Amino acid sequence: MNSNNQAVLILIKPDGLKKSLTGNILTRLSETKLEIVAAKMVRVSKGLAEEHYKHLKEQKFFPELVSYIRGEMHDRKKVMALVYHGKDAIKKCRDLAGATNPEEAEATSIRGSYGRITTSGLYENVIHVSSNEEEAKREIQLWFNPDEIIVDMFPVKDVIEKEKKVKGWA
Ligand code: IDP
Ligand code: MG
Repeated sequence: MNSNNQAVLILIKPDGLKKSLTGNILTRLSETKLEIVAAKMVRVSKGLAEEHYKHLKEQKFFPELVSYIRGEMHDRKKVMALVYHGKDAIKKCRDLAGATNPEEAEATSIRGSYGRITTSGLYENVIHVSSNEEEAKREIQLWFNPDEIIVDMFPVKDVIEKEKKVKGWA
């Protein structure tokens, strides 16, 4: 990767999907002129959710956070996962997203515009954005396989897969 070229994981969380904000959020992110290098819809397993948020394991809101990202509170059991790539990608996307607490986020930011705090105190803030390069690498490698990303951003190795059953078109 170029010195200040960065990759960042973006998740449109289940509340963002339920509020039909996908187009709106992608339009806002397009202001950054960054390149989308991967995108998919994901059904989030408990294991993936817990691994993604493992830095918050000790927080009392952790079980609710896992349930939130899995869509159990919004009847939308999926998230949209994307990787944006380009100059200063992390800061550009974090700035557009706004502060973690939607009530503290700038009113014009994505979280300030569309987030809320639930009665139990969880921040439903519509979008996830990796917060530094180390976290971005960990998260992108957690959510995507190398062949799902259209540019080479991290070292890869050849892996021999054991015979595995996958779905094919009937
Ligand atoms: P970030 O999403 O801005 O990077 P993190 O500290 O990584 O913030 O927290 C992950 C997610 O956990 C937040 O986006 C939010 O949904 C939730 N969260 C974080 N801190 C709190 C809190 O103090 N109260 C309630 N929810 C929180
Ligand atoms: Mg974070």
